[in-house]
Amino acid sequence: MNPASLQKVLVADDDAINRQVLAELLKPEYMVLLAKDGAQALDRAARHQPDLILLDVVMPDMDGYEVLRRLRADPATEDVAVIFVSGLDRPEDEANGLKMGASDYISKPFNATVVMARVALHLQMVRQRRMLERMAHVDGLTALANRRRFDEMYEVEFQRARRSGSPLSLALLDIDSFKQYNDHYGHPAGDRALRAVARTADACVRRSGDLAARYGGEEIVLLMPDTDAAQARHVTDCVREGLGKLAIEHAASGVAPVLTVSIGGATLTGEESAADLFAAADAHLYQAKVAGRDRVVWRAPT
Ligand code: GH3
Ligand code: MG
Ligand code: MG
Repeated sequence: MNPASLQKVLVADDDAINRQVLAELLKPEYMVLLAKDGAQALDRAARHQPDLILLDVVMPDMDGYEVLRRLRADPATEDVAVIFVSGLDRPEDEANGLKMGASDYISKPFNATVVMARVALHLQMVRQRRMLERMAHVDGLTALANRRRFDEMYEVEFQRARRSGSPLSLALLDIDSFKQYNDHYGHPAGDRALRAVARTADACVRRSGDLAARYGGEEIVLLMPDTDAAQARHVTDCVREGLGKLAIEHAASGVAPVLTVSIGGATLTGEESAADLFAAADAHLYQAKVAGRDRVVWRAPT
């Protein structure tokens, strides 16, 4: 397997022999990181983002419970799966560890086969959880980000733009005469056309932090942080040109013989709220529709 795709396991134990035994055991299947005390465990966890931590409970300076508490308090590590590995084997110790948010509790001396089986199980759950998280943010038809993802990212990027004073641009794109397209070519063809528009839009937002999301029906929203109106116009021109090149026939359009889109855009300038900025983009989309469709309207004088 490609090392980049190996899951990462951090072993935190003050005892060198224990670290070594666990490392030897895990190395053939995982990428193993080691920490000899709590401070190092926190540092490595934040820096390397392991998928799972095998955490010794009894360590000098900072015990495993405290390490776990701090992991959960740091947004960078709050979700990491932790298995306590401990010489404390009373039921209360185990119950306490699980109550604190550990995924599992292994008593020392441990059995190698059991450790490996539990590690594999928890890593599988980590993979499944990540997959569900990803799916919860993706639109099933177009594979663009979905509305929920857009709402989250818009909030984050809007606040960031407010703090930093950097420009934030928003473009709302709506397919022209799409009802007629469905009526004329059928709903499955409509779905394919919508996917093609989505791919075209996605290919044009290439900067990190940019997001193309399906806002609803046949509407796509482009969120472009650190992008002023002129730069954003390049992106919307890219979408219109890309779609022009695809030249998807639309004999029932009334706008053009091919599928076209109307786009309304707005760039954060002053004191407007996130809702105001969105409303401005929406108003501009409406203006683009009224003015004949197949065009971009961006901060047109009102
Ligand atoms: P306009 O030029 O004003 O935008 O007209 P329009 O026909 O595109 O707009 P309208 O809002 O009247 O109709 C939108 C259509 O988009 C109707 C709906 O069936 C279609 N649509 C929305 N989502 C999907 C989808 O997921 N797949 C398909 N095939 N069609 C969809
Ligand atoms: Mg439409
Ligand atoms: Mg619409």
